[in-house]
Amino acid sequence: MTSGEAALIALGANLGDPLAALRAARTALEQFGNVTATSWLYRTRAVGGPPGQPDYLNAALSLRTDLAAEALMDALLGTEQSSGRVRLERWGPRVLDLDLIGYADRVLNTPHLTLPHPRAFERGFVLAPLNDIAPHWQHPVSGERVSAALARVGLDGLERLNERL
Ligand code: PH2
Ligand code: MG
Ligand code: MG
Repeated sequence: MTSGEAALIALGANLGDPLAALRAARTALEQFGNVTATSWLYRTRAVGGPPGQPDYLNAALSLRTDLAAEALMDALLGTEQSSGRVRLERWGPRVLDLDLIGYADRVLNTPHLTLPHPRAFERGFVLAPLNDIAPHWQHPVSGERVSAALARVGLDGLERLNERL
């Protein structure tokens, strides 16, 4: 059994087979703790990056883990690499993106890891799935809840699918 801390992880993909990549990532993350909640799947318009990118598939899950935040971040990067991700340009299309959005109420600013994720509370494609699994989670600096941030940012460019991660 895992005691551990609650980590909130956002998943995204817009190349190859995004659904297969997100499902495989979910299974891979079971190595690092217990998946305690999974969101709906969302088809979302690409934000930033080069024009003409395919839509993304986005989702989120909650992981209870004994790994420290930095070790979990390394585990996420390793999982991205095993999925065949190649980093070419910032915000370019990708076969799998795993972002550590929050780790309990930890606030951290190191060269390798910023917690909470610096753009999470401004992005509908993160907030909509996060709202499925942790609507009452509060940003540890601003105090804003996920549900309030989603109401502020809105649902533009997001389509909720009839299927969960
Ligand atoms: N991720 C990005 C940049 N833009 N757009 C959508 N819709 N979904 C994403 O996951 C996403 C993005 C950088 O990680
Ligand atoms: Mg990302
Ligand atoms: Mg990322």
